[in-house]
Amino acid sequence: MPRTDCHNRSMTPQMSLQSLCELYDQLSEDMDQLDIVVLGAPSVGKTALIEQYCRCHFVQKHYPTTSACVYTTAVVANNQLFEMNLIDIPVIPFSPLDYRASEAVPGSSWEELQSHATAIGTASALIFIYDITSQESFQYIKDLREQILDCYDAEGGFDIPIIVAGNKQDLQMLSHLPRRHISQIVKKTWKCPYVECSAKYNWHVGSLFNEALRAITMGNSNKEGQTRSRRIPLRAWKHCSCSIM
Ligand SMILES: Nc1nc2c(ncn2[C@@H]2O[C@H](COP(=O)(O)OP(=O)(O)OP(=O)(O)O)[C@@H](O)[C@H]2O)c(=O)[nH]1
Ligand SMILES: [Mg+2]
Repeated sequence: MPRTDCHNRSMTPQMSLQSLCELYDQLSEDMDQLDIVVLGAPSVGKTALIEQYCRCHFVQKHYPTTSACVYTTAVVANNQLFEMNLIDIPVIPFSPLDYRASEAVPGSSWEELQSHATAIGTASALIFIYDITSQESFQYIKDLREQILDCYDAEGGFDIPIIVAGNKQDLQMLSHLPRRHISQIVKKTWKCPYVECSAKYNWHVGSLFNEALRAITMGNSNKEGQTRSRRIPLRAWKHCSCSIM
């Protein structure tokens, strides 16, 4: 079938890739940036959830995350394009309950902890993951939340949205946790959205990140003209980091 010049020009793979990259560059200059930090105890599936959402594949083997990794994707909300950075940071070994963290991230340096603290303090939203088969993993996010809120209380409060997710829903037959009660606590007492999901089967993974996006955009529209990024003073967390060492 004869092809026009126009077709020839626009359809070569190199050209289309290049023009897509140029288009993305142009768009990303105007895009608002959302930084979402994913937190939780070791092995709850933080990396698996991000990989599933961004790359549509499930990582079967557990490779403990030893340094921060940022996954970038573009999303649309309220007819606006956003650059969404999902930040996968190594487990913060702040809690005595987190016995496995010291194995996963031996000797985390002060600088590393400090940079994780900065990521948390400047995030657009935080996603707390627990494993629905592990009581300790829920205790971990409970302690983490309390510690973060304690740190920021003195600084006028913490208003970065937190979304809580119970991962490994495919293993619910093995779960002995009172999940209905947990979801009530999270929604009514913590006033946070709650999602159960499975990175393995891609169940509700999209809903989880959509909840985060919704929480951020709702918060931003309530605070006209303010973006969530970089609103929280670092010194609040510096103070907090001292107490976790
Ligand atoms: N059955 C099941 N296994 C899962 C699911 N999500 C993750 N896993 C498994 O759980 C293990 C840990 O997953 P990771 O994503 O590496 O966990 P992580 O929270 O990033 O772990 P750290 O980086 O060490 O903190 C891996 O073997 C995954 O295959 C899930 O939804 N269902
Ligand atoms: Mg990981």
